[in-house]
Amino acid sequence: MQLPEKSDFLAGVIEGFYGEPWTQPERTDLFERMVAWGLNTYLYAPKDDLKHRALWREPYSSEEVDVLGQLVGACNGRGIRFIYGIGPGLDIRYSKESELDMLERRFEQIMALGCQNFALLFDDIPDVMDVADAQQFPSFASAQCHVANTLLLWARERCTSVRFFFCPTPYCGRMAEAGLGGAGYLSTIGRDLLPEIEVFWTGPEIISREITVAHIRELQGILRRKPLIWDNLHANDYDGRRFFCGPYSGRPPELLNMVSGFLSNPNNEFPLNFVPLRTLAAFIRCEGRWEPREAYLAAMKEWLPYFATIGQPVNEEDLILLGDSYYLPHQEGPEAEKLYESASRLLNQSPEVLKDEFPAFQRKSARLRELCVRITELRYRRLFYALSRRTWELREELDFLERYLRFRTAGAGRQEAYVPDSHLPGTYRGGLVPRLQRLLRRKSDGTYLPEPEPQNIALS
Ligand code: GDL
Repeated sequence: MQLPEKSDFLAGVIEGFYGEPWTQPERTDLFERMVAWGLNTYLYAPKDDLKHRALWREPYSSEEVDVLGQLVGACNGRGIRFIYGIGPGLDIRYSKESELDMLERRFEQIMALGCQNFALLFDDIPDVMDVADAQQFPSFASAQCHVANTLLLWARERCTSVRFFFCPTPYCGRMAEAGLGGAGYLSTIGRDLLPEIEVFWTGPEIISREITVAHIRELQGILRRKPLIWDNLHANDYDGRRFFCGPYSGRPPELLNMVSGFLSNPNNEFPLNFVPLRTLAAFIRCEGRWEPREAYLAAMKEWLPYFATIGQPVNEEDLILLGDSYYLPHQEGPEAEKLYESASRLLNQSPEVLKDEFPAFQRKSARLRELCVRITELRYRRLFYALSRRTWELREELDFLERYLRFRTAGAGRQEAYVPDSHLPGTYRGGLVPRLQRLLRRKSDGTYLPEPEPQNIALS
């Protein structure tokens, strides 16, 4: 399946998160889906693959070459553009010839496998140069341009159709505003980076709720080219409690003409990416009108067969309730939001009102809780394993809340301490992370304040 109009528009997936990389069977599965859905690009850039960043100078072993060769072959065979990414920025010496040689050796290994697309990724690195680099280059940006331009020219001598990609150190609006990479970093990239090198950008934020036309128009002017969107909307590597299976959203279709592509860097857990990638693929093809919720509901119907169980089936309504509970980073889905709002309202009610209103909440909560139990029976075990830690926690919290509200329904006041009977003291909601979290209280406007009185917060 070809993308409409321009076949060089990039639409696809970045394996670019922190954490355990996907397995080869998962990647093959991904490529199959991409072809079926019309996504045409895969960027190999797993942050925690040692040779991608920390050991970028070391050549691949023959086993590793085999694995990468399978990936390149699998993509080439399906008409998917395979981009090989490397992140040398943790410790590269920009002025040293030998460092460029190392990168060339690595690219040679990959080129020999049939890959023609290379990405130099300078995200999440120290933005200071050592003395020798600072003497040779007027700025950090010009040092990076030197490396990228030299490599492109080198690669082009070996393969005329090579395509090059670059991730700047400030790769979102907030970082650029904060001056990451030094004054004028992006303007230098715009001016000095060879115009055929594509530049990644994540939007106004690392995780951008919205990417507007005005934002991209301004950026285009600075970069002097169309940016390539590295989209972290569905990434979950920064918060282990969450995953995101809401629709691709917050990007107006007008952007399709203003960027050179959209690549999604999604959830770590491969099986959880069905809806994110399905809706991205639909977005790429939308003609002027994009309704995220509609796209989500359509994608949920397609995802449902993966939820076959050995017992009681999961139906569409159940799946939507689950998906709404893990929707998007800045937004719950409507069903989950309703559940939250009714719980939060009930906590402030008198026992009389609670008696009337608790049953409706309890029914919905129990439905979600029971669903969390039912998915333990999924036939697709990788999907269950991907869900299990989060759904276990969700089930426990719903149960806890229901028990507490029952206690209040029986006449207890808001100030009355609740002694739970469901968890052994010290075994639930405890540990260092929540203790640290409780030291700084988050206010409703998203800012933080220390706890009113410094106190030693107990372990449990
Ligand atoms: C980042 C990293 C990315 C990570 C994501 C979400 C870019 C360019 N780099 O900063 O590897 O998965 O945030 O945590 O986005």
